[in-house]
Amino acid sequence: GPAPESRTEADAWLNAHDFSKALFIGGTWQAAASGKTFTVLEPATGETLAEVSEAGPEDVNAAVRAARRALPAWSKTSGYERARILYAIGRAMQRHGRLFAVLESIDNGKPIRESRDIDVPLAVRHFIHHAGWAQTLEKAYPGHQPVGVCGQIIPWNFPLLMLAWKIAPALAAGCTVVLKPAEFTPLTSILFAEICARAGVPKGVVNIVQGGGETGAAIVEHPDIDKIAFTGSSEVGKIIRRATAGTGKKLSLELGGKSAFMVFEDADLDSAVEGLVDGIWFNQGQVCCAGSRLLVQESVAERMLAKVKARMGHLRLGDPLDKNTDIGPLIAPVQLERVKSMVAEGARQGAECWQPASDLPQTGYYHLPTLATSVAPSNILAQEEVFGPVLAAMTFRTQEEGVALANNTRYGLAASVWSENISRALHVAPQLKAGVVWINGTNIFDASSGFGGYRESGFGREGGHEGLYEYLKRPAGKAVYKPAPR
Ligand code: TXE
Repeated sequence: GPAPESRTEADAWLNAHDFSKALFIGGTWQAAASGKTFTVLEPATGETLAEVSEAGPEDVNAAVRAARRALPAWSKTSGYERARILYAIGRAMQRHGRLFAVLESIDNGKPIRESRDIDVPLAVRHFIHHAGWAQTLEKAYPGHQPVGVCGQIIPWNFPLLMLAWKIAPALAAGCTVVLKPAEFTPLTSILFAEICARAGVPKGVVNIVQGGGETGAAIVEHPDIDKIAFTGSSEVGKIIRRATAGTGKKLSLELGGKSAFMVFEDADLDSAVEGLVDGIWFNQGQVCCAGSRLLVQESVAERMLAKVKARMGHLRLGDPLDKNTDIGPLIAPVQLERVKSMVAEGARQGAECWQPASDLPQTGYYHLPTLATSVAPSNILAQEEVFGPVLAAMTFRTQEEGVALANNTRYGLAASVWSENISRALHVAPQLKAGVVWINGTNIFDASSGFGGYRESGFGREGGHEGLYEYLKRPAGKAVYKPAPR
């Protein structure tokens, strides 16, 4: 195959940095007050990438103070000026797109095709889209105020994109932020902070602190934060909901999922198989809205599963920087162990687990794509989010049975329906308890449409006018929420 994407530029960037001063607070680079650091590993090799400063409560406090100090001026900055800065960020990200993509693939393990064609362009679009909102805010939401200082905590599966989903609407609305990336993937947030400084973001408007759960908890518990936005596991989401209950903090949560991928007997099976590759093997299945439950109508189940297996045999595992790679390593040993033990438990509970015959790379946290069949509705693989390349297949006879099976989960993030009978698809879609339903497609994202869940997948939306509204306060005396004209 072609040579892997060159990592010369990324290596030079890594070598030029002292990550023991990686806290971006009030526009300056700082070490942790405690002097502590944590180690970041490269998922494809297991080698150390960086020793990064770990923010403690004192550093979080300094970041919140910086954000508070910057708020009055930033919230009064004209929409035009905020838009100019958001455009400048978007353009600078585009200019450094290749470096962002390579760093993201090195840090996270995702195939370069994905970081290059999906993560980076979607992140750029989020800033460009919200530049538009900054300019029209006054007309769309007259008299509205920014919520204030926002604490934002994001996961490792889409480090740059989740950063964009958090920071772009906050800045458009006139808020200031303290953002914490996941401890596995700090790199692109550091490059992003450098770009902010050059794009003219005033000091203290964007603060980025590094660290894990303890740093996150210090943000959640800080008394001078007005809103918390969190994307991550349902477990931590519950902790945060409890910790913010009884405080004045506004909260939005984007949590786990167990999304249904429904294939009816009148579906185009070949398209459905391709959709499924994207649905469950994109980013190694480490996607909150992954179509991890294949629900297929009994009459076509055998044909569909044969096609799925054949396609799985062609998925290429390997170096994330190789443009031919479909499946990279999982994020970390802890996730690999978690996925393996869930597959073993699923098998113990009666599922048949199948993997294509394929060699694993010599190093790295790789897991083969896995298909589980004979999965009972109560099986762990049907109920729990695996967050790995593991698909649980189940069958249904009638449409009603299919809908009931799809809704048999405590989650409610996404679903996808495959049928060439569009009336059937449109009839089924609203019966699915999911924040997003795709028809004859999957993983379709746009900065202008709200994404988010129901039930234990969380609440609040990101993207579009709904997402923007999470960062606004309506003026006193106006009692109704009036969505902006679209
Ligand atoms: O997530 P965590 P983990 C799911 C997925 C995965 C599992 C575990 O099923 O297998 O979670 O992953 C920060 N207060 N998802 O443990 O811990 C943490 O530092 C405040 C689904 O990595 O939820 C990171 O920045 N913050 C998911 C962020 O929370 C805390 C994405 C997410 O990490 C904290 C990731 C605390 N007490 C995992 N503890 C999705 N829905 O996209 C941790 N954090």
